[in-house]
Amino acid sequence: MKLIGSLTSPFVRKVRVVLAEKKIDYDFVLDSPWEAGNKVADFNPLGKVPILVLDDDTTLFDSRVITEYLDNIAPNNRLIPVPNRERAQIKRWEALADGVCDAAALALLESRRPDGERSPSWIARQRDKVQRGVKAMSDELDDQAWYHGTSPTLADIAVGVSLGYLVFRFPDIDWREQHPNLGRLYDKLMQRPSFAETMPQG
Ligand SMILES: N[C@@H](CCC(=O)N[C@@H](CS)C(=O)NCC(=O)O)C(=O)O
Repeated sequence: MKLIGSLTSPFVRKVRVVLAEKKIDYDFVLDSPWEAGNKVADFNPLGKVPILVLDDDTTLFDSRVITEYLDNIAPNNRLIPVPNRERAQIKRWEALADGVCDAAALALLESRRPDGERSPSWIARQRDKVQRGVKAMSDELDDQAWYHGTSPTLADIAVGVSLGYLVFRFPDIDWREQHPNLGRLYDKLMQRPSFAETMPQG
């Protein structure tokens, strides 16, 4: 299978971490919807990455569809528990972490618009979502080592990736100082090759 995406996208990184944790082989095809001449919309009408192209050329998006698909094709190292209630809780944490990335990306894009077109109130609105989302991630982790059970699940991966995106794009947001438990989670995740080798760059 083939993963299409960029080195900067947190959603692509989340999928790469899952592929590494599940030890699934794939080809990584670099493309970005922000690059002139990109081919992203040929695979996803929404023009967004990540996209997973299966061996029969079926395309899968978005990242939450892909992570669930990947967890189900390989039985090793389950990242989403099977019982419905637990599964929903893990996917809720994934949605929360993805939502932090969505809001952060919107704030970043808005901040890059030319003077006169930029909306400070829109940026503030998105940054509030980031702050509230990070606080919820911290409150819900509390003093546990992982969000669920005794080993990392998709919840920890998604939260770790969202924090990594803040490290990359918003160094002024001091989530580590405000939420030491998230700092501990992040440091533990960064000891894993799946995380350390996929830090966003560009
Ligand atoms: N909900 C989607 C979000 C994907 C997304 O927003 N990707 C960004 C890159 S970080 C993108 O491709 N943006 C291009 C655009 O919005 O035109 C997912 O989880 O895959």
